[in-house]
Amino acid sequence: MKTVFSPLHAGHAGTMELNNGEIMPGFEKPSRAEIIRARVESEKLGPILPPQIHDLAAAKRVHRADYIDFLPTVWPAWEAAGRSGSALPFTWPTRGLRGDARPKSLDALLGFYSFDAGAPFVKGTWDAIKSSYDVALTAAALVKAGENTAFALCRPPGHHAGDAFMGGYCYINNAAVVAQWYLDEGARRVSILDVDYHHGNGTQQIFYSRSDVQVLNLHGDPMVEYPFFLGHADERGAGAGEGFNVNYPMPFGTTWEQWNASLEDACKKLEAYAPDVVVVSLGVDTFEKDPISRFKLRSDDYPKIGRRIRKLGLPTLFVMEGGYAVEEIGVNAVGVLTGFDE
Ligand code: SP5
Ligand code: ZN
Repeated sequence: MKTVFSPLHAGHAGTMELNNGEIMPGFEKPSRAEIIRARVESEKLGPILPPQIHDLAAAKRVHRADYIDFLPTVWPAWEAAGRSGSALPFTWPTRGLRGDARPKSLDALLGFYSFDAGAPFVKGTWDAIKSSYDVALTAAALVKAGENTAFALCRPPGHHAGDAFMGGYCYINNAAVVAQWYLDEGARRVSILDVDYHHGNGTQQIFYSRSDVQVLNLHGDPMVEYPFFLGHADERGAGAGEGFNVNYPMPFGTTWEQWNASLEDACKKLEAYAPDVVVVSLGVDTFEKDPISRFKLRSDDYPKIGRRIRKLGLPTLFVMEGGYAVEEIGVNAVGVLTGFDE
């Protein structure tokens, strides 16, 4: 399997986040991608290719244009205001406030275009976001050109980003971008299988009213786990999208057996949908030692995920999302891929 990777992710570094009431170094850090890349090499998964540069048209097929155009302006505006640290919002247009009137100040815009304070900007953030998008589209094209699979080693991740909002370490929703790109290139149906520990609220929101993208999500129960406000089992899609969104919320402490039962059900629904291509939002924060998560998957479970996805017999693009147990992130992420490739 070919991997697409860009070193530009590394400029998105030194970020800060609010965790348990303290501002601390971000869990979503450059070493994550570097350790996965090193494991791709040591496991001899296949060649590692640089991304081709794309314009932002494909991003604007799933995100609002004003949102995409805002992203590259954040750090320059923050710096021009004489600030340092991480650019972060602190006010949001929640219920009872105006979410329709686009404000003018940078602080207001940061809140207007986010749902949490989990998507910080530093100097290299935009270039990293753009490179992650280029990585996803380049890997998507490999599968379109006839490879049965490819790995988009994206950083930053994407699945929490919605049509006009960032959050949860995510800015551009890479999985949503490539799903739409496949449709635009002639696919009739695309399935997104999101195995990240956290619900992919952005992906769900983007495709919620549509029948041409099936979205299957396995995750921690939002009653008790981030992102808290989406991801319940009764969210099944709306209008023409009714039945094409499927959520598998699971309790803290979920082990392979229970998680695998959800995966099996999701794969059955995916097979019934018969998509032309599968996009896997690949998070490995389901791991027992993940520092911010509460599932109990073990390293030897990850190849089983890859094997099951392979059994679908469909062209499959893996898009990297979360995973914060940095020491084991390479073993676990690449474990899924070698399981697929066996
Ligand atoms: C892509 C992805 O995996 N995003 C995850 C974003 C999670 N942000 C919220 C993290 C809150 C962690 N607090 C956990 C406390 C455990 N002691
Ligand atoms: Zn996650």
